[in-house]
Amino acid sequence: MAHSIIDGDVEVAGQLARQAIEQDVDPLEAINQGFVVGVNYVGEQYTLGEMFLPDLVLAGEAMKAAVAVLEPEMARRGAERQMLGKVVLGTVAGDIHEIGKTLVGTMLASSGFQVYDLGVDVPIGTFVEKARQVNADIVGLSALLTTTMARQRDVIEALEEAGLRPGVKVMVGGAPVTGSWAGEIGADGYSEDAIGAVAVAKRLMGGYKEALG
Ligand code: B1M
Repeated sequence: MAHSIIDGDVEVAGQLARQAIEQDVDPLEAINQGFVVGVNYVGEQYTLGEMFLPDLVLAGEAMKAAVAVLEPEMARRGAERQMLGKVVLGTVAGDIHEIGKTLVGTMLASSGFQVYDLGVDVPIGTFVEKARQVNADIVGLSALLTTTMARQRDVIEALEEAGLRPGVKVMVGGAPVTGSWAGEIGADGYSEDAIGAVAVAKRLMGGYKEALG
């Protein structure tokens, strides 16, 4: 699985994902212990100057192909749960990384949350409008770039200005995001992965503040 991502092979990645389902492998395990290993390797090699932007693009495409096959299975496994709360989710403005955000959305949805996925490169105001429109319980903000993390703070400030805080809780995540950053910008919750995001969202719905870090 990791090799299919490193090779940027969309077809093989999709095939292996289908095979995983046929063999009853847990879809999230296939993602985390298989495909993500490859995408992390590509990221490291890119940092070292051993791989280049086209490799990053191809790895992203292969990763998307695998996740697209596995997502319905993840959703099916969690389908019978009740509605726990409404989450407006997106990747912040200036940032087009979608894979981790989509995984978080799938896990939340399959755990019983109603998820409004706004996609990537989402303007600050769109988070605020959607949160108001659907009467959101949680706004989830993903950022994968050190340069776009600051937009998470901007969204929190905009929610405050719109009078929606503290009623609407904010959860942040993404590779460069840490618990201390979350605390610094006044977020209510932080998780480093999709499984943790579900636990944090449940705690936020329970009314207590997630320990940041
Ligand atoms: Co980009 N990229 N990329 N990239 N890319 C990174 C993030 C980078 C670390 C690579 C590197 O240099 N080693 C680096 C960022 C450096 C930094 O700022 N610290 C980087 C760069 C520099 C860039 C460009 C600037 C490159 C360029 O153009 N010169 C450019 C930026 C474009 C933009 O956004 N404006 C760019 C572009 C791209 C592609 C489009 C080619 C592609 C994305 C394809 C797509 O999403 N459709 C891409 C990819 C694939 C990556 C890496 C290799 C993999 C990201 C990924 O999908 N990971 C990445 C290196 C890396 O992270 N290893 C890299 C798998 C995914 C499952 O994990 O997204 O971390 P992740 O999500 C996790 C957790 O973070 C967490 O849970 C998820 C599931 O476990 N999480 C949350 C995420 N959101 C959360 C929200 C939550 C809670 C948890 O609550 C709301």
